[in-house]
Amino acid sequence: MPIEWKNVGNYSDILYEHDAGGEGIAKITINRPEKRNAFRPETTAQLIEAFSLARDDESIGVILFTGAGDMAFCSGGDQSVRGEGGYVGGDKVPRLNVLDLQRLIRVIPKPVIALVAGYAIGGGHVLHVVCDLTIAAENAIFGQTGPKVGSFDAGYGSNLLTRMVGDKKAREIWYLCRQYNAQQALDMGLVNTVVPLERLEDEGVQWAREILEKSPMALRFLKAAINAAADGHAGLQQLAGDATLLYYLSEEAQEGKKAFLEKRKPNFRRFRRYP
Ligand code: S0N
Repeated sequence: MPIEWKNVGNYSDILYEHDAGGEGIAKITINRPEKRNAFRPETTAQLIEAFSLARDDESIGVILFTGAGDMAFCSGGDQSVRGEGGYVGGDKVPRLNVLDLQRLIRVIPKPVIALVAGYAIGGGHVLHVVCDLTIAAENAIFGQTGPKVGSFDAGYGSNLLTRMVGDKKAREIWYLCRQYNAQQALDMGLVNTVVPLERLEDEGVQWAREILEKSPMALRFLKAAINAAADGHAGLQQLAGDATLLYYLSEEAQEGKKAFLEKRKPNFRRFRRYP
């Protein structure tokens, strides 16, 4: 089934679209192909806004994250606006706010699928690493450049990567700054599948449609649970928050609120104590 997109935002550096048929798929695209989709502060701010909107929109169940054109998913921080203390935007303030974006992608309780054509390099590589799933086109190229260009990501960019590809391989990727093709990425567990370039979006949509048939609450807990082991207290907070949400939805939790508002003692005795 072909898919049509409708624009639901007006941004300079990104596109934010929903599927026109209302199936529940959002697509967020870094739209700076002339810079191989490198991000500047305006780009990350707009990505954070679009991902936040997709998170809050109950009609959306899966988010596709991609780059405009065939040449790159994202080439990392825009080196032409890199100042002394981070990337400098129109307000002249140096920022490293891609880290906020990374965290947001981790906590959004919906699957985020990276669709990678061309380069996923540097901070752009980290952006696909933090996504739930990655579908690579046959022309995809992966790698880190930090030690070559005077930067590094000692957070998700190295630690989550290590969980995916193993300790020795992660060190190789960071220490040597080599580039890896799509098949090599698949072999090392960095991506979920590789498809011909012309099938990239269709494959992403198919995966999204399969996911949309599944229980949203189950998916929410699975994402939080898989993240929790890697994310420390922040991961536990998300998982625990999800448990609180589930509890709030129960009659047992409602009884506590109702009793308070009705100025009576709560009757929790009628609720089961499961073994
Ligand atoms: C992507 C590469 C390999 C593509 O090579 P190709 O196809 O030969 O194209 P080029 O001719 O090189 O590029 C085409 C045009 O695009 C511009 N361009 C490409 N990448 C960037 C970029 N990252 N910044 C600015 N411009 C870019 C080229 O300049 C060219 O333009 P013209 O035609 O006008 O010359 C190749 O381009 C490449 O290697 N790019 C650089 C990759 C890179 O090193 N990226 C930066 C890595 N570092 C980070 O991402 C920072 C990490 C980070 O963000 C972070 C991490 C942890 C904590 C905080 C932070 C933080 O800083 O926020």
